[in-house]
Order: sequence, then C-alpha cells, then structure tokens
Amino acid sequence: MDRKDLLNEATYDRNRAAEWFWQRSQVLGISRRRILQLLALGTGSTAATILAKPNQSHKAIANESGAIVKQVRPDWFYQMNTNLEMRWENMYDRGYIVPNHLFFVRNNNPTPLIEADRWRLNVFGDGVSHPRSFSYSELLQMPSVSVIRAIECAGNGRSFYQTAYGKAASGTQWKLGGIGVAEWTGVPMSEILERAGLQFTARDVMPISLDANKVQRPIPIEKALANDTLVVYAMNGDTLPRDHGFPVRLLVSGWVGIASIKWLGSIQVSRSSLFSLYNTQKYILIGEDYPVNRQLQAAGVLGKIATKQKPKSAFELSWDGEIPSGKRLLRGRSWSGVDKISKPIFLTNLF
Ligand SMILES: Nc1nc2c(c(=O)[nH]1)N[C@H]1C(S)=C(S)[C@@H](COP(=O)(O)O)O[C@H]1N2
Ligand SMILES: [Mo]
Repeated sequence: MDRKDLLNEATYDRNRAAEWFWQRSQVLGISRRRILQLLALGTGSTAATILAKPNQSHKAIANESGAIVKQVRPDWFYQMNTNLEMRWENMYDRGYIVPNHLFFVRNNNPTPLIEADRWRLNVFGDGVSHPRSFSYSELLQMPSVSVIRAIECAGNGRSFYQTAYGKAASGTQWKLGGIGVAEWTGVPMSEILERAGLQFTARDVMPISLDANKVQRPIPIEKALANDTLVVYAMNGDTLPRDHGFPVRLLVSGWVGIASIKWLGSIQVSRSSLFSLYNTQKYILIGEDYPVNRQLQAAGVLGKIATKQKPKSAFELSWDGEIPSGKRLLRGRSWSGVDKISKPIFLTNLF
C-alpha cells in the first residue's frame, strides 16, 4: 500500500485495526480465541481495557475547574453541559478568525487546571530511541510555526438529525457553531519526535491528555510528521487558554476535532498499531451505510471511523432570529474538512 494512503484516516484505521488485533494477541500472550471471547463478552470498553497501558503520573494538575474557565455569556454561546457552541451572529462583519473569547469549547471532561511550571510533556514508546520529557519553557524556546486552521467538532450539525429526520442522534446537539478558525502557534510535532530519537520503524503516535478520562486518539506517523501538525502553545497570539488546552494541545489539521487533543501530557510513539476508545467506539458512524468488516468488529470497532468533515455552510445570523422583509445583505461562510470551497453557489431572490 502507498504510505501516502495512511494520511487518509479511514484507510489508516482499517489497516491498523487488523494489525492491532493480531499484535495484541501476541504481546499479551492471549490466544486469538480468548481475545474473541473477551470482545464478545465486552459491553463497550473491552478493546480499550485490553489496550490500557499504565499512564505516567502527573502532579501538575492543581484541580479541576468545575467545567469551563472562560466567561460564558448566553449572548456568546449556547451551553450544553461542558460544551459551548459558538453563536454565528457574533461573527457578522468580524473577519475570518474567531477571537478566543468566542471560540467554541468541546470538553469531554471539565477543564483541568494545570500548572505550567510543574508540567512536562513525556515522549515515550518503542518508536523513539531516547524517551524524554520537555518542560514548558523548553518548548517555548524551540523553533515555532504559526498556521491558520479551523477546528471543527465531528458532531457539528448533529441536531439536524432531529430537525430533518425527526430522530435525534445521541451526543451533543450542535447546531452549526461547533467550529472555529484561529491562528495556532507551536512546535511542529516532528521536531519534538526527532529530539526524542524518532525511529524509522515508528508507525503510530498516541497523544494522551491530562483530563479526567485521559482522552487519547492515535494518528499515523505520516500525519504526525506533517508540517501543520503542531504542539500548540498560543492561540491568536495569546497564551493558549485553559479551555482550549493550556499549557499545550495538539493541532491535527484537517482531521476531526477529536484528533486535536487538548492538555497534552504525553505522546506515545509505537512501532506497532495503536487504538483507543476514541476511534473504536466513539467518533464513528454506525448504520447500514457504514458496514464494518469482521476484523474491525473483532478489534472492537463499532462503525466506520469518522474522518473528514463534509462541506457545510452557515449564515452569520442568530439561530432563531427574524429578518425584516426587503432587500438585505446576508453574510455566511462555507467550508469543508478537505480544502477550500472552490465553487460557491449564490442563491438570490430567496425572499
Ligand atoms: N483532552 C481532550 N482533548 C480534546 C477534547 C477533550 O474532551 N479532551 N475534545 C476534542 C474534541 S471532540 C474537539 S471538537 C476539540 C475541540 O477543541 P476546542 O474545545 O478548543 O474548541 O478538542 C478535542 N480535544
Ligand atoms: Mo469533537
């Protein structure tokens, strides 16, 4: 297979699932039959449990914030548990970039309060020859890159299952504000991996967070080494805000938001395939249109793994607002997870 194909998340996951299944059975000394039995018994977390590696202990977390640290105003956001949806009307006439205070927040767990001077980024695994850690100030002194990129939640637009089909999809009921564009500044992940002695045999990279559930989702080494895969410490020129991953988060450009792990604590680099709950059971598409082969099923993968976002568009208007009749200039945007929209279609005479 062309190694470039591994930049496509779906291709990558399909291949890795099969490999993972065989490797784990060997590493753990468990027979294939026993793994199948375990998976059959499992009610959800079996694959993740088999995979679980001891996490490094981190003492840098002072406590948890309760949920969200930044100012939450109802005219800025729709709040849904620990998540904040951007209100598009606030972007009217504001330009391309979403300011930090208006940027959406998607938190699986409350925002952890991490002390930067006690925090370290640990790089470990059999894919590096010199496992080591980096302090915050070390990272700030390394060569940095700034890119303008959108981060969009895989579930953005999910509430339309209810409005369009009369059937709600489970999960956060986003309208269209589960997206934001910012300028991200940080150290290319390649630079960090190189300094830990990246081996040419490295295959997968697992960024592991410090939030309550240690959210983690693997990416292939090819994507980890891309120019715009960054270990980010600044957002729109400011220190990365707590809710967006302080002290550092990952930016995995163009991939579903969950790949851009916040509150990064360690990075596992492996010569074998890696899997986590977040690409076997969560952030996947389930249904007749998304068949899963038997090997993937056996590895605990419940559906087609969500990859690139479909094109979408939104008006910069309040969700349930009214527009006075007459000739009006409406503004909006369209975007896709792959590239720029090349041919916008303008609808006129709507009213
Ligand atoms: N540690 C951690 N990283 C995470 C998440 C999380 O809950 N915990 N949520 C992910 C999801 S689902 C999305 S869409 C983006 C959202 O980034 P933001 O909150 O900065 O907008 O972060 C991702 N990174
Ligand atoms: Mo997300």
